[in-house]
Amino acid sequence: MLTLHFAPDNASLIVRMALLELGLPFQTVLVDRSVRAQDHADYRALNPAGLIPVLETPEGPLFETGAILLWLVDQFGQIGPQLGQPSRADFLKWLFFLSNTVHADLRQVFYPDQYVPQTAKTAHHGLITARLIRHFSVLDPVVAARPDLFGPGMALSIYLLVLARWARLYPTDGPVWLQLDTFPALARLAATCDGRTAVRAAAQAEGIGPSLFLIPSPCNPTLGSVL
Ligand SMILES: N[C@@H](CCC(=O)N[C@@H](CS)C(=O)NCC(=O)O)C(=O)O
Repeated sequence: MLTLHFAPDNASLIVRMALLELGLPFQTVLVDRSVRAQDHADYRALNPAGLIPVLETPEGPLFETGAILLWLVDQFGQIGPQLGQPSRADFLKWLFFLSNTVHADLRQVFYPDQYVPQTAKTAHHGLITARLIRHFSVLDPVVAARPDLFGPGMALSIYLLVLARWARLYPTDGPVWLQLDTFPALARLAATCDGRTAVRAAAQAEGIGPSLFLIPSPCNPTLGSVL
């Protein structure tokens, strides 16, 4: 049995969707961010960095969203190319780009206090969001050209669409700096994927409204908190 440690609309959402796309049985455990459960000893025993998600597997607890997606692809296929398949090298390249660059940069928008002093926040926000917009522009033609990697239900699509969702929503009190209509392939993918059964099921489980990707609205969870 797989166990996903999650908080609503956190990076665990990406893993939840991948598990649902794969049709795998799994159970979930809430990491209650309102009491900083990610810092408690039992959670740190699973992920010493105290970040969400963790997926408990027969091979032990896994953390890092990209690593979990890669493990799922290696174990079960379907949502991405396995070792030896033709697009595997390209899959790895874009998976690491999403994880190491886009996701890591978004963290700086969401948690500026962890990265820059108060006095540098406004300048930093401008620089990092410009870099993110540039990188979404790099990704958009790849989405259009590579449905084998970025088709509906694929691991890379799930990861990218959730990152684009957050970029448009969080922090909820900040300015909107990403417009989806600037990225036509991503917008088309968002519209297609909003209706997927796995996406709808993930949204329902986490208190997210009817459109996760195309017209995202903030999560209103019945369990736990987003931050
Ligand atoms: N590199 C990590 C980042 C995960 C991450 O940033 N998780 C956020 C929630 S979306 C978190 O745990 N935030 C709590 C914190 O930073 O203390 C991954 O890919 O899993």
